[in-house]
Amino acid sequence: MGPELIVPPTYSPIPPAIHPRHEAIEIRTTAWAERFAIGSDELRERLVTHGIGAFSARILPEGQEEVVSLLADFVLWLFGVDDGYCEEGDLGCSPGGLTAVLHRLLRVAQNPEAQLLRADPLAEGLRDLRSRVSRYGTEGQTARWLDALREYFFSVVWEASHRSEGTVPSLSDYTLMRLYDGATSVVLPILEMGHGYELQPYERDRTAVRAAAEMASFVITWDNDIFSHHKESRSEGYYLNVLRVLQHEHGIGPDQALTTAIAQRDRVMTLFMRLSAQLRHEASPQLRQYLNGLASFIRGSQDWGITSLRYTTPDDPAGLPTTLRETPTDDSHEPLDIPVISWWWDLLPAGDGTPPRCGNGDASA
Ligand code: 3E9
Ligand code: MG
Ligand code: MG
Ligand code: MG
Ligand code: MG
Ligand code: MG
Repeated sequence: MGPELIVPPTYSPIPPAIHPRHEAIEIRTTAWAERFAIGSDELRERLVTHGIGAFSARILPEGQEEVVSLLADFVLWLFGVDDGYCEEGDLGCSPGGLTAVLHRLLRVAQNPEAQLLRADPLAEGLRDLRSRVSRYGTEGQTARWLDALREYFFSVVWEASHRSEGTVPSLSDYTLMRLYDGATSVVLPILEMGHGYELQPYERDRTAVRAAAEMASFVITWDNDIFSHHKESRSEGYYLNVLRVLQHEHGIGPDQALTTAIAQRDRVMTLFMRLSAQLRHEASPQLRQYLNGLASFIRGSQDWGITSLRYTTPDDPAGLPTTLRETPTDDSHEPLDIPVISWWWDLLPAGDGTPPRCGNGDASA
């Protein structure tokens, strides 16, 4: 049986890059997974073949090596939770049971010295991650990381309620859930730590800056849904993915859902580039670094998504592209008709994207 869908090259205006130490980072992450025995033996054997070290090396191509390693170990740990607990385990069908387990893990992250879950591999791995987050981050960044972990956990409980009922959320609800359940927001504080700077709250919490981060999460998770659809749709049991949501919402087939999802991510990608360019005009050096970090996160996820064995699955090959393209399939500046995010487009002046003749254009990225 061939792949159900052939995914065409997707749009990327961001150049590729990878940290030169990616091979060493890969080896260390495999050793870390073994040391803490993350996931079942079977899950761990799979995870260490997925190039998670290289993924992190693409997200932080110029980052401090120790923080790239921290990110890689953390992403592997997140898959220990997301695959091991949510998608492949019984807890994923039990929102209440999952809530209790995740709350205890949060307590471990917040107070590693607390005497709970002392023999639990995911908890011990999390203690190690927390100590490294504190070492490379400030108090404020550590608190951000904990809050983001909480919002990720909250969203996977929502996902578990759909899984337990076998229901498919509306596109707007799915979009809201997906801003968090791809764990993208938990990576954001590590983008700062990787380059040894701290974005100040007055900039980070500006609506437009928060929106830029959400746009990055949207593109990264839509891309993941597009590239992981083959893996997910062939897995046993329930799966939630934007292609499934679009088919359900609009009564369309998989090919049309794929075209629609690509157009949506292209529209948001275009908006992200325009908004980033506008924000740079009055940005601090830290905000400029942060915007670059978001861009690397998007591009790194794209490059990893089309090459990782996690998604290419050579034994049952997915129809993934081997290249990207330079132009969007949909270059409209109109808002997407998704209530939870359509306000993003209000952050920029309407128009055809041609910079005004005098000043305030968004052409100087
Ligand atoms: C992603 O969604 C689940 C996250 C917990 C994976 C950990 C990765 C990151 C924090 C970086 C963001 C990258 C992404 C979204 C790939 P999903 O659909 O369960 O991932 P899957 O790999 O199973 O398709
Ligand atoms: Mg998931
Ligand atoms: Mg998954
Ligand atoms: Mg510190
Ligand atoms: Mg938010
Ligand atoms: Mg996926």
